[in-house]
Amino acid sequence: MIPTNTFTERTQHFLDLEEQYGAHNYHPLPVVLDRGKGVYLWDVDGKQYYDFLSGYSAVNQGHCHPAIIATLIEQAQKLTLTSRAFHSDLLGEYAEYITRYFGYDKVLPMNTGVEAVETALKLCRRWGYQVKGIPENKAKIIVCGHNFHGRTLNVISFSTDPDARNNFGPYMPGYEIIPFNNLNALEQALQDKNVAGFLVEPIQGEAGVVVPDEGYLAQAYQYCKDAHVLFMADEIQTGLARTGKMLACDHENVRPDILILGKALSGGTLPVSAVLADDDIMLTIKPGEHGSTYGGNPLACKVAITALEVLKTEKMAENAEAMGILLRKALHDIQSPYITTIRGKGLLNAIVVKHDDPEAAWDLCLTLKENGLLAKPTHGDKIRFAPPLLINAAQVLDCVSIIQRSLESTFHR
Ligand code: IF1
Repeated sequence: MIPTNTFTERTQHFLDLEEQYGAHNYHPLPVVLDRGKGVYLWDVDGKQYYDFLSGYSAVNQGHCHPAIIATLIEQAQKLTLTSRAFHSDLLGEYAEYITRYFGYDKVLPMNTGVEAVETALKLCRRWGYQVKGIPENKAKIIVCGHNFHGRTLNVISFSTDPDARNNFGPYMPGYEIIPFNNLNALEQALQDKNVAGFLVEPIQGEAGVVVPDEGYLAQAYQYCKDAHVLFMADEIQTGLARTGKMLACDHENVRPDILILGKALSGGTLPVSAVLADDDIMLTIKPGEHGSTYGGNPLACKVAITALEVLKTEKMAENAEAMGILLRKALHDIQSPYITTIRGKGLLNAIVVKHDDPEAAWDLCLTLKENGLLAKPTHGDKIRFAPPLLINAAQVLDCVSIIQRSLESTFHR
């Protein structure tokens, strides 16, 4: 049965407050959460849920990971922000840690994901002029259709999603949009000598977890090399063990020229993002030419070190790989006529719901919620299944049985 929209007084109170005083730029599932631990969330009425969104992959390490929270509390009591006008004892330590972790010369720390994307794009243009020798104001960056890289005016300038873009113009020039997972289109676009870079999500998240053909990333990288163009990977969502490797690019042994990270870099505690590159790229930006008040703050640095540490010590990439295989297999075994596609890598997965009712995916998510599992539909008919990476086999199977029951009670009536 599709749940009716009646809530406890307590829940309704919080829904009303947001509705009245918050901008209406989101349409959340009607659940009000006040606690999280590992793979679980609790609502204000005490009901427990599996989290199948993980804060859009910001909570890979699980909610309130004890080591990350301990670091957060400890550092918060000591020093939180110096600004980059002064040094801190942690920026250098963090920079050494993260550059060794991913194998790059340098890191540029920012806060939100889109700021890191902006940073990468600025670096790319700068490199294009200073190193590649592109004539002034002619630099071009290639991006893919159905991309999602954030919400700034520059980044939405090359979005193909009308909701993200319409009536926010005028738009930033200098981008060429080609189809994702299309090597011919890339080869064609790279003919232009003024191309400085290619920006790509290794798996397109917002588009509904679109996994490109095997070999796409490796060949795209090679085409970029041949054209003396920077290959920039937005691993904000796909990185940090989510897809079963530390980076999604690792599946094809591709080392991006510019690597963009965010989300789980703080394990869901505060906005921490980063851009990694080697000296020939990173040193094209000089003092005063880019920055951020909070970027590289000591609290973020210390938390990020621990967040990265636990990914390795708790073997989260390996677990994501194994649990992803189990999840997709168990979903296939349901053989539901209402699921047309099950796709993904590691624990970044989506199903496509098939039903005449355009609200079917939303209704299914409401039933899932009633049955104790939180997931969010995207683009009408797709539902993302992306639990925290420490989920175990028994929990995966429990979740699949919730999904099976929910499919039956939502549609088989
Ligand atoms: C929202 C999507 C996910 C991202 C990639 C940059 C950013 C994101 C590959 C910007 C952010 C988010 C933001 C979130 C919804 C979410 C999302 F469905 F919209 F596409 F995860 F899949 N690059 N993704 O996925 O990072 O500035 O937000 O820190 O509510 O908009 P940010």
